[in-house]
Amino acid sequence: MTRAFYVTTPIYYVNAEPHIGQTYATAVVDTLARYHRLAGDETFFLTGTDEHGEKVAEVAEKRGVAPKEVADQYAKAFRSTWDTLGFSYDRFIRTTDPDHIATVQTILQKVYDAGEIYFQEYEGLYCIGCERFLTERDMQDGLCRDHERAPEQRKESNYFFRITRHFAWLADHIEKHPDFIRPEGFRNEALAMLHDESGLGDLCISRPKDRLAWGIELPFDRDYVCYVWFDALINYLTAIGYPAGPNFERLWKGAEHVIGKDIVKPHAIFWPILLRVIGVPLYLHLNVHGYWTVDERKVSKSLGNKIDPLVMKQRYGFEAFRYFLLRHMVFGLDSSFTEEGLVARVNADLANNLGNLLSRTLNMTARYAGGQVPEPGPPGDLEIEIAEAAPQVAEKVDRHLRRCQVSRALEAIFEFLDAVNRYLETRAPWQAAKAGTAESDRLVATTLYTSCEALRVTALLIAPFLPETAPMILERIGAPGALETARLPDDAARWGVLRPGAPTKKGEALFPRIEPLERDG
Ligand code: ME8
Repeated sequence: MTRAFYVTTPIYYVNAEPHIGQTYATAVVDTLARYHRLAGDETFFLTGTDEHGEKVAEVAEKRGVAPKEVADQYAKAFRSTWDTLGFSYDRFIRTTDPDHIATVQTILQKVYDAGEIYFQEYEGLYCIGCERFLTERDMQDGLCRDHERAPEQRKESNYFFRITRHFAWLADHIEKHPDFIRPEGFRNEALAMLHDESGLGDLCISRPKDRLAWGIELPFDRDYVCYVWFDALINYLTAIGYPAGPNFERLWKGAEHVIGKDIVKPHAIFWPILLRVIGVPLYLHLNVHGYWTVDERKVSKSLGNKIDPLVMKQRYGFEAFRYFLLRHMVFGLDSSFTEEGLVARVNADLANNLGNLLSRTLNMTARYAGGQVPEPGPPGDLEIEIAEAAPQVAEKVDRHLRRCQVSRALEAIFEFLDAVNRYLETRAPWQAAKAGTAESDRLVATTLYTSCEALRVTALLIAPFLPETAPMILERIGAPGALETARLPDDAARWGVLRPGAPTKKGEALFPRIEPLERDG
């Protein structure tokens, strides 16, 4: 039976160009979506932009233009950047899309009719960066901890969503489903929020229009617009046709979100409560990643301090940049980005480990086997070891990716490649070929077949991470188009698929060695 896999990135604020953190999240989701497509799951990959709220209104006011103009500019920048980087999203949603506005209003009315919204005067310290009133623990030295800016004292009458009454069942759900929020540290963080009596109150979900007009109007009070977070979360439902669209129920059964660690609270607390109140089952998983830090002292002026994904693509190629992001950051932990780190990693893994294995194998296949996948002889112990490692690495990649552990999946693939490189060194077909006996010829043929077949397994497994490189490898080892019909993990777990006699092709290095960066101080 086909399973549904519905995966989302956060929707990005339209107040600046895409940065490394957003590129990382989208690359992770792209990788998961590509894997699940290859696994035969009905896959839907959603990304987009979060366009309402004060942050955008503030930028517009500074520039003296309408908020929609600012939103259009940055939504276009995000979309065109994602297109340039080749992300395979199925929908790019904008919270100004008419279907989204209609869905938000339907849901607001539903929650209101259910008696879960009340009206009250409220006074407190408000941070525009967070788009909410702060509690004491959100502040340090009079400033918002996250945004390092002074909050404003505000007094307003607003609508509130009764979330506190839902904490008990939500905590119970999180306790009973250990992988609902993952990795574990963020699950504990969510539980702590729910158990801390003085922490979270009910959620203010409105803004008076006389203060902020840039938002979705409340259907039950035209003097107010909806709080940007309440509007934003609903994008995950709008995008697949909630409530009555033909694909909604099927896709929603496979829903999971990928977010950064600063937006756990809305996704782990507000969102499940809203889903329950409107009668929609909870999502399956909330996958939370850490932060990229860029140590400015280590990035020289001439290279620029801003990690712009388009500049990285131009400088290193997007597959190399993408590989570094996915491999270097352990999903859930923080990582620091340096170009030296990127260069070292790309040279070691892609140029050496993968690239050299491919070029050596292809060169020897050209030289000793007439440029065709050779017919292997009976496998020895070393061949059996490699053949048995294939189903193991396929299983590991499947398991890690289903838990959103992208770096672990890559680690497993590169351990397999290490083993294949060691195997090739041990067999040393370039030595064996010198003997020129029937037996040594058979050994060379068996070794090269094993090496080509290991590259086939690698190319299939690496396709979700390196979508441009994988088909090139397959084409060169005599299996062009293999990805079009492949099923993962099964086709990578199978051994002996390459057809002897299939033509192989030498070619340019996949990842030419990058020269270490020259520093200018
Ligand atoms: O939060 N490293 O949008 P956003 C890694 N519109 N991730 C980072 C990062 C960094 N240095 N800096 C930011 C929003 N992020 C809302 C989301 S979803 C219904 C609404 C991540 O554009 C951050 O954690 O400010 C978040 O997941 C994402 O970038 C988008 O941030």
